[in-house]
Amino acid sequence: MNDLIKKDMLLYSDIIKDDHPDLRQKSLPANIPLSNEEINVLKLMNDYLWNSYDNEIVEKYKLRPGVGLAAPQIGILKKMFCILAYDEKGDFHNYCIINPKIISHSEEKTYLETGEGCLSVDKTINGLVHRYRRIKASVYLYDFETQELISTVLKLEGYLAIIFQHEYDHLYGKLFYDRINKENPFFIPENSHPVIFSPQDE
Ligand code: UDB
Ligand code: ZN
Repeated sequence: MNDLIKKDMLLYSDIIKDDHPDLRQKSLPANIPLSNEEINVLKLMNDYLWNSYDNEIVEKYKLRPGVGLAAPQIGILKKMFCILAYDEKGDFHNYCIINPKIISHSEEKTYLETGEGCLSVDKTINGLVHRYRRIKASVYLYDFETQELISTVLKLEGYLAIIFQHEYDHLYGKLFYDRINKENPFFIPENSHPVIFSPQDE
């Protein structure tokens, strides 16, 4: 696949930036069942996200913490990504997603009031990204504990749906700023509503 599979930890410097042509390519489906190399890649990506939550590791290795990471971002053009995030209700989610296909979505849209960023984009880009508020996707999920690959239909909404669509876009060579309205970056369609994060209680 490439030299990455010899690594046991991803660094921020392993994440390719938006001047790299791989980020504009369409990824290929992963093998079912997954090859050992594909499992290694998923593990590297998922560990990067887990390490993002450990301040000591973040400081030591100068990681840029992330909530999602797609294989093309480390130069592997396969339809695989991981998500690790708390949703707007405070519930924790961790998914390793393989060969996703969005099968239906709401007409209603949603967006992050702060806009989006990307681990593959160094500069701040102002503007809103409106995405489907609810999506249904057929996917394979890989479970590292049981080493099981299960075929299922994921139903996501709000923040999780935004992350899913951002990562899904990476599999098709699309970047978040492609979706910002060029004439009016802060335009809000009447059917789009912001994600509201409920306050964290201590
Ligand atoms: C991120 N993190 O990981 F609203 F608790 C971004 C970066 C690029 C800013 C690191 C992020 O959005 N964190 C966040 C946002 C909140 C609340 C909170 C944490 N990504 C992942 C990425 O680039 N994957 O390819 C970008 C996100 C923008 C929208 C979804 C993914
Ligand atoms: Zn991204």
